[in-house]
Amino acid sequence: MNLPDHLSSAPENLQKAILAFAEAVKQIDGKIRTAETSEAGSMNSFGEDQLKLDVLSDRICFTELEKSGVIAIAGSEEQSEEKVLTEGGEFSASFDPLDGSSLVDVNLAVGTIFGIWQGKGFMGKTGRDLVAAGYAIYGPRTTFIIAIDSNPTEFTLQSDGNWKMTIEKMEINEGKMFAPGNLRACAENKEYLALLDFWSENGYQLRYSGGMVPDIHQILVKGKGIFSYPGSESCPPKLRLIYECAPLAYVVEKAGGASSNLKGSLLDEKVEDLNQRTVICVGSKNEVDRCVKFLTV
Ligand code: P6P
Repeated sequence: MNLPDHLSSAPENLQKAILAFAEAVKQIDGKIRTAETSEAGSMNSFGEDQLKLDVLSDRICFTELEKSGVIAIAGSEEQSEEKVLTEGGEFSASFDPLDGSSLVDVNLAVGTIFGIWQGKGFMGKTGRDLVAAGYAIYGPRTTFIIAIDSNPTEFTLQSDGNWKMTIEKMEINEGKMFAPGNLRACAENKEYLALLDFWSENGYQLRYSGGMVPDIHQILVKGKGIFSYPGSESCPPKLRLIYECAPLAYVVEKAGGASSNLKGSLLDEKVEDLNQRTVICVGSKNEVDRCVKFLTV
């Protein structure tokens, strides 16, 4: 089965929104494999240097979302302000067009993350207002993962440009695999150091690439594990709620896993600022519970 057939039972406008991201991913895929990886000479709203690929990927996403005709507001990690696309559009879309772009020059897998929200804008909403979310990974294969109020499904880009279903129903159970982000926080966050010791002393398999999307995708494909990115006073959490964490938490929870910002599910964290950053722990339910237990003593 291909992507349009898989989506055929979804509401028409939602199909258009998802297919807009799928088209953008195809174009980004082509650019990543050929374009240069140099800096664009500009910065994003977080003060991070942008690569030409960041700017290019961002522009491709906005173009395809505008063409869909169903997106009222679009917000990108690469932009300081949200953009009005289609007056009266049914949804709003948040995205990180090229997460982990600094890994492209070392030829490691990177990704695009997206969330599709009911209604106009993001402020005051929570991840419970997401109607669909997904991501793409640009690695040895280019894959597109989508969850629409049910288990995520994986599609793999074929040489003819079609998306072929490669995992019909992604599920997360339990297992000993960990992807510990922001380990420099352990210098001050002794609870995180204790959790790291627990994982190391109890036979957990380390799987961390520095790319959030492939690191979380591995947990979804292997059906087990934990991705964590807590913080400390001098190394605060840096991952963004609406562009990265809420969409990925949605996908993980729809696969039967769990998410936490150490106060509760990430899907219950209210959007109070477009550039809001948050602690994220996602993966197997028991592993997320363990994170919360260790990190909130
Ligand atoms: P650090 C990539 O830049 C990213 O946004 C995520 O994909 C990844 O999990 C994290 O940052 C890595 O952060 O602090 O290890 O470089």
